Amino acid sequence: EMDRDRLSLLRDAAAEFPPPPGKKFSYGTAGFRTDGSLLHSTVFRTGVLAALRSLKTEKVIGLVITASHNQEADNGIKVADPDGGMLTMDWEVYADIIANAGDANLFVKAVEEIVKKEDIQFGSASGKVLLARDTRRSGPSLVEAARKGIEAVSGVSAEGKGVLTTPQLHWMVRATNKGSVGSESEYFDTLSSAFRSLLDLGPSGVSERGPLIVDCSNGVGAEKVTCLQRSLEGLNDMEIRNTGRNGEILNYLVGADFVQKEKVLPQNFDAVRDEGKRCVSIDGDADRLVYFYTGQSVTELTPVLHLLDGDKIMALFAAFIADQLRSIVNVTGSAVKQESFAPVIPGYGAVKFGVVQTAYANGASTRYLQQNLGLEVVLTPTGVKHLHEKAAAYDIGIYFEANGHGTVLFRDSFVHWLKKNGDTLPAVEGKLAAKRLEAVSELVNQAVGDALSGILMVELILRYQGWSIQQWDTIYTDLPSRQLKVKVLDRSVITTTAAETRVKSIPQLQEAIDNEVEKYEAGRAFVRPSGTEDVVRVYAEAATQELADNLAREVGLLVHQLAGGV
Ligand code: G16
Repeated sequence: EMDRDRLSLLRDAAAEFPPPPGKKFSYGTAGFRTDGSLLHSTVFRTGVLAALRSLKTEKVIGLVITASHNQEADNGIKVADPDGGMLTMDWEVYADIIANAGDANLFVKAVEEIVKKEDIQFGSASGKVLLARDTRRSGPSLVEAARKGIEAVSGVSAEGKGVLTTPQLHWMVRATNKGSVGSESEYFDTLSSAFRSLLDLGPSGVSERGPLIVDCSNGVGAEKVTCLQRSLEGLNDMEIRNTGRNGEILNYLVGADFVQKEKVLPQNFDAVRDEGKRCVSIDGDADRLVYFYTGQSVTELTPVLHLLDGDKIMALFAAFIADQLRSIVNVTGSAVKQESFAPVIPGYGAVKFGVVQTAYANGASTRYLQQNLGLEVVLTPTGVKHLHEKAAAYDIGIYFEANGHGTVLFRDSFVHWLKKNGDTLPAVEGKLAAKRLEAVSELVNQAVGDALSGILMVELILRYQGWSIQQWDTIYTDLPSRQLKVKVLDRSVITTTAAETRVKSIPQLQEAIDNEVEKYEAGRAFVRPSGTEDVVRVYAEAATQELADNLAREVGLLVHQLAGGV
């Protein structure tokens, strides 16, 4: 329980941050997100919640002030749990309750209830919250609001980490709770030394094919990719564009979300001048990446954009990891279990390996993962928190959203086994494969999707395979698809089911979508309310681009008609 002094301290601090009247906040896909000028009370209160979470778990918690891919005027807050992943979903309800609790008195009452329900102990307990932000203009004042919230809970301190990418902060939380220093330099050292080890463990004489061009979305990624480049000491050449250093606007006509959704080149890239070059776009807080190049198309004379999205990145990762597992299995002479990809390694047992996607995954990618790689594919609703949870159920689990957010998770006991037994495996290929997997577990950010570590993984695998980006692109051909946003009066009128593939709340809408989809060869479409922007998202796939565009437009019109379009 909180005593009188503690409660009045909290009430006084909260009174400084009154919530904007009439505004309802919702935790959403990845935390609160709205216009930055409206967020001070919500950020203060989330600071309090993070402090309570730290006391409850007796571990370090993280907060990042960012609205990632949203427009510059927006801001938001992401919470990292002790393992570095997103805040446990059980606590999202608390976040909603305290963000909407009215005045300081009601807020304190709501906090008291959480304290009681979670049996949070004060007294000698102490907690810590790491705090960072992206480059948005509203960031510094929101960081101060968060700090005041954290420190309004007695016994808890805030540690400012300055400007970081979201995945860096998540990584630091995970590292700190594992007993490591968890500093930014440790982050870059870990990534670059894992990359160096993997190059040493790879086939000799393979070098990169020309520099990688990085679109930094005019955001925090620009500074951090520069740091990464420095720590790589020339091991991988990168040319950095869209740094925002001359006042260019964050996420405006640039970045991973723009390139993946609109399928057009970002600013400062030229279809002809950059033709054939290997390019990557990251997003506003550098937790997503998508690769692309421009080249001739069969039907058009001018070069067109070829997108290698999160699905194709996952396919590259999955094939590489499956190869390493197969090498270990081959040298130990054991069998790959057939019902799902679970090679049996003597002394460890079946290594469960699976991948996780959402409904946005291109149908061709799912087929490739299942049929070409023989993997188990699980579908979840949108949001890293959902995918991460499923991937964590495997010894090696990979998750990716088509928009470029994803990572690889290794079960601790499996990495431990590799470290202990890798060297005792018969034959050099077995030993090498074990060492490679161990290094991959360091190279990837196991807390959350990370554009920086994702880039290093892609670059490395391309070098192992001796592939150009064009060769990688041919592993499968995407079904043509189209995404649209529809503005409606209240997007919460749409609720969905079956991993967001079907509308539940408006049966006529789902029926109309079904009727429309039926008219298209290889047609597939779904709609869902965004959890980060005030829009309804529409996704459509069909046999040709023209058909996919038509289907998306028709479904968009249905949403407009039947769900209160504005
Ligand atoms: C966040 C989430 C992602 C999600 C994206 C879009 O990304 O972390 O998992 O795919 O929002 O969500 P929605 O379709 O609900 O708007 P980010 O990069 O914006 O933090």
